[in-house]
Amino acid sequence: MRRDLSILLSLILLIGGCGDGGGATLGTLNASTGCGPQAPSRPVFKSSLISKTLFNRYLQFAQEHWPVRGAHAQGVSATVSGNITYENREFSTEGFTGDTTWEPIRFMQVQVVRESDGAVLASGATDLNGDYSMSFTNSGANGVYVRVLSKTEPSLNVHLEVRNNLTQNRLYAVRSYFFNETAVPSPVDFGATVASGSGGAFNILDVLTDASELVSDLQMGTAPPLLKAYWEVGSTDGTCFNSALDAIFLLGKATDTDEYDDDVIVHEYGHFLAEKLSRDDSPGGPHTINDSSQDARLAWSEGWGYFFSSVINKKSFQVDTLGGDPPNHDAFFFDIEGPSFSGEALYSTNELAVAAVLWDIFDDPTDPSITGTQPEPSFDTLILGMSPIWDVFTQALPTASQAKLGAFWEGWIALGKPTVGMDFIFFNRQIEFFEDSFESTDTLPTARKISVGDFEARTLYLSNFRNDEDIVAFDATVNEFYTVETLNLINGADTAIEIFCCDSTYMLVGFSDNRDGQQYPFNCGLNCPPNGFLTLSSQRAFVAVQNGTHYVRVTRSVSAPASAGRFGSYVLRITSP
Ligand SMILES: [Ca+2]
Ligand SMILES: [Ca+2]
Ligand SMILES: [Ca+2]
Ligand SMILES: [Ca+2]
Ligand SMILES: [Zn+2]
Repeated sequence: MRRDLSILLSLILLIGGCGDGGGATLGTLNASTGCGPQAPSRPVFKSSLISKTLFNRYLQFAQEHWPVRGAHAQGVSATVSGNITYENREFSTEGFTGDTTWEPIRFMQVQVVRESDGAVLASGATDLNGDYSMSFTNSGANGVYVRVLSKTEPSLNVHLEVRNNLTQNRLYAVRSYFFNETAVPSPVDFGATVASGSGGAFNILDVLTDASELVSDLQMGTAPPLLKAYWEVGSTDGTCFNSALDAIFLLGKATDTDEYDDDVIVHEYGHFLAEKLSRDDSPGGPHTINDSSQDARLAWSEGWGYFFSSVINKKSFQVDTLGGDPPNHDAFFFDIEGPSFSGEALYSTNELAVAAVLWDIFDDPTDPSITGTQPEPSFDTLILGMSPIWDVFTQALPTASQAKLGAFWEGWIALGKPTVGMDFIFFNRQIEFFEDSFESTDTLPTARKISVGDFEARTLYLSNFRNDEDIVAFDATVNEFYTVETLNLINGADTAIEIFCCDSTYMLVGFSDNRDGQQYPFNCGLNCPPNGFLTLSSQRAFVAVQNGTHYVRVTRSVSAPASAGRFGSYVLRITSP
């Protein structure tokens, strides 16, 4: 739908906040990310008024075209109705297409305002089609207009607002032309254009409305709490969710503007929902989609964000537009079906692998409303939809010790969700939530013997979620040199090994947690070690003091940092030169 707005006057104003806090000086924030977790939680609020310059410019225009004739003694009652829209920028996987469409501004506050003194004569909201109708009485000077604010009406079941920045904390408002209450035009339609700088604010609200409505549906009508988004043209204040402020921030810079990036907007809202309705332990910080050694908490948090965004936007890929309209357009694009970077998007410690797994559990390849660029692979037989995933997200993860993919799986089992077909989906991303084939021999007296020089792949995982111990035996010769080690740690494994001698005396003769001797605090924050193949692996070299059977016990380290996985896989090797 494209509308000719040349006959309408729509004027963008930023209006002051309502004194409910949230302001802060930008100087306290990290300039590159804009909203690190250190941001102040209760900053000082500075109120502001409608821009005087804009107001005066408009007043001058109004007086030239619709002379004000003076006040009515008794007041004049009238009804005004119409439709309010915003201009949406279309994008593809290549960036902005240059096309725009007009979309309804849904569920936002609408007011009838007296021109002479700014008095609000009536308040209401647009409906799902962007329509509004309000009765009002003007007892003051002639002349009113209608305006829509970038804020939902409190009585509705959607709670959202967009403001310009933390310092000014202003809502956006778009207003109609000026008219006289004695001759109300019908309809009074107006809209928020891209060029005015206000269209983007209403696009943010539009995609967040979709997300909020789905959450309400999943929660039997209970809407998520109020979310504030901060965005303005030119903002370089990062794109992120700030848990201290309960707010999302979106970039407005020319080289990467995010107010029309529906995927990015919903991703950030996904972080808000994790914080409010689930659990989020991510330390934040920079991250890349092809890093398979991520902090398991970050991988979960970001993977959830991409997945939730794809669900809301009904497509199995994610786009972040860069640049402007063609020919200066560009985009960052990746698939979560497939997924992109398939050889690197592996393990529970990769955000794209987490997104891919959740998507495959959810997706229905025959659903015509979902767009994708990748075929459905044969290993994916599940079409479980959002409901079981949401249950685990909101009912199991809040009580988990840490929100990670492993905890999601544990919650999935605890809530009795269906397990058939899950293993193939996990295994496609080399996520190994299964017992290895040797668990039955994992006791000291009966440990299975392996030959020196052998290596074997094991998982630190028991299907009852108890702590796994992997135990093997080997024959050692007195005065010979041996090395016992774990290698190729994946899925967030953090091994510790103990070596016992000899035969049935079980004397501890060696121990190793991390091969480099490093220890990491549980709450390692942004200084957590990467979940690389060797970082948290174990290695112990020793000389046998007597002939006989030696035993190696491998467990998950009791001093694993929070960044490690709930489970994990590794390769055990015993060598002697
Ligand atoms: Ca962008
Ligand atoms: Ca799929
Ligand atoms: Ca095992
Ligand atoms: Ca270790
Ligand atoms: Zn994120």
